[in-house]
Amino acid sequence: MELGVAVLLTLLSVDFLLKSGTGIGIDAYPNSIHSIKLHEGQPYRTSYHFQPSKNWMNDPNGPMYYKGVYHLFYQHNPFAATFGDQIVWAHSVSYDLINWIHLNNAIEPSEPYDINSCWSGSATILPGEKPVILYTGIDENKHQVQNLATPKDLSDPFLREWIKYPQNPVITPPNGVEVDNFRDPSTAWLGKDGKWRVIIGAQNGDEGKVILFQSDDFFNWTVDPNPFYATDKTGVCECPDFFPVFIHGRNGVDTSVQNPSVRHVAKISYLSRQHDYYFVGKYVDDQELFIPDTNFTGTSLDLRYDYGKFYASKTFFDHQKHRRILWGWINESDSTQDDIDKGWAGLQSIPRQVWLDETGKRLIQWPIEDVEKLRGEQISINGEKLESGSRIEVSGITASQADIEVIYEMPELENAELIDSDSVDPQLLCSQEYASSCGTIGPFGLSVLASEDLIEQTEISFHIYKAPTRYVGLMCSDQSRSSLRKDLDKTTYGAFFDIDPRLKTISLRVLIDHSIVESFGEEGRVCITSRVYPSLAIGKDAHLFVFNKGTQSISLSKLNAWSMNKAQINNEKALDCS
Ligand code: DQQ
Repeated sequence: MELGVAVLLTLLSVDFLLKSGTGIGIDAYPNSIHSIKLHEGQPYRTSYHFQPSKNWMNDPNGPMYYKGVYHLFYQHNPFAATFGDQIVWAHSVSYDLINWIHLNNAIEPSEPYDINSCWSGSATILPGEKPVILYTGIDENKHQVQNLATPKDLSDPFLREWIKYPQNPVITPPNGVEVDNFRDPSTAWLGKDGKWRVIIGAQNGDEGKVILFQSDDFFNWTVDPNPFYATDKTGVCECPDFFPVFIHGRNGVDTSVQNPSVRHVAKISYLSRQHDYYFVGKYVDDQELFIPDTNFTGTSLDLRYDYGKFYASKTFFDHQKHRRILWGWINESDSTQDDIDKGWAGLQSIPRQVWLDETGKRLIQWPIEDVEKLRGEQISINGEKLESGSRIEVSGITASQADIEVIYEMPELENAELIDSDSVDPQLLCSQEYASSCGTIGPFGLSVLASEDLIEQTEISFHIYKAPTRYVGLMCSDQSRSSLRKDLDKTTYGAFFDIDPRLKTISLRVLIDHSIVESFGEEGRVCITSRVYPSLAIGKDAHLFVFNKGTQSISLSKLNAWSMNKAQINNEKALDCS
């Protein structure tokens, strides 16, 4: 086997030398967005991911479904493509979560309690179909306080105008919480005692906390003296989310449901790590306690929604389609100057349906079915053998704007390489040349947003290993060669997941949209989102390949790839309808 690996390594190096021997020195390639002359306009603007027409966007706020309409509010700087000190709640509405109509800002800084910005928060639908928003205001002293807003006209399904409660703020920082680290109220839930509960992220020194408040009427809130959740050495817990999931089945459930058919999920965005971690556990409602099945370890064993770029996320219950939907903010990986030049920064992920997997240990995430209506031309490949070292181009679709579903059939796992997956950092492993370029079963996967000569490509791959007591898959999203531009964050991402050896197949779904690659491994058990900014593989010059670099052959049991049509997102036409 060692000889095989060595031969493969040699072949790959020769291959690399041949490919890079174009006579064009790397320095001749563009170093910033200014230098991309080949493609006019906006090569990195997306076609079916949510983004405002211009300027800065970060967290999704207050998503909800109301009178037949989906609402997405979001953190937005209306004045620049960078974050600022006058952040508003911008507002768009949709009938399908895919095409969006831009509306006026719902909440803007105007009062002493939010004059320095209106930061993140959530919507709750009170009995009688009455939505309310709780959001964080940065007040005149730069303290973080929680404010309430209600719709002016409940008969307007677009909920265009919001009225701030005159007695705001309704919650101020309690003892033991830093006044400038107390933010992001969650969607509230109703306890069996008829009281509302909400959780708010906080910090005290090095300790990250989530604080619980209770209310009879949604206006007057009292603090629970014990933190709902706390972690050492994490700093502030941002954007906490707390919701029930059915133990069996994919359906979502209303945030207030507490019964033996559900478990609970707590999600925390740790600012210091810029990642969203989630914990499955038990909600002991009469003690106001959440007991996670596993504690935060600060290692790669912790569960994350996404092992790439994905932050400040939030879920809501879509009672129309009985599903829980997750939105996450996808930041840029280029420079602030690039954002200013582009005139915009920030995307939202494709909304993902979430449910508990059959082991009860982790969540499954899958792009909402509604995105499939954007699928256009289709290419299928069935039963193709991928010999060791092979690469096949998938042509006939728009590779820069695509949806790809692949099922690989694996060989006997007996021969998989050994690994102690509990003590190896998967992200580090994915960034190491030997793991990404050779192995026994894998790496195999897709090269996306690739130039024809493969000088530019982003590789999403699987590599199967034998761990001491089980088989594991390593999923990598390798951006290291995604662009000839140098001024980019090209961090390679990776995660381990358990493989059921009885299944014999492994699946990959990838959504590509010009500068974003959202990958869903093993039917949504592990997700990695990457931002990439090719300088050659743009528009029609982007290519798509399937490859196998492992010494063992893999069978491409089924590949379906579709060109994706453009969604209507906040564009001029939609503006006219608002
Ligand atoms: N973004 C908001 C805060 C939140 C942070 C400010 C998370 O409320 O904590 O735009 O990205």
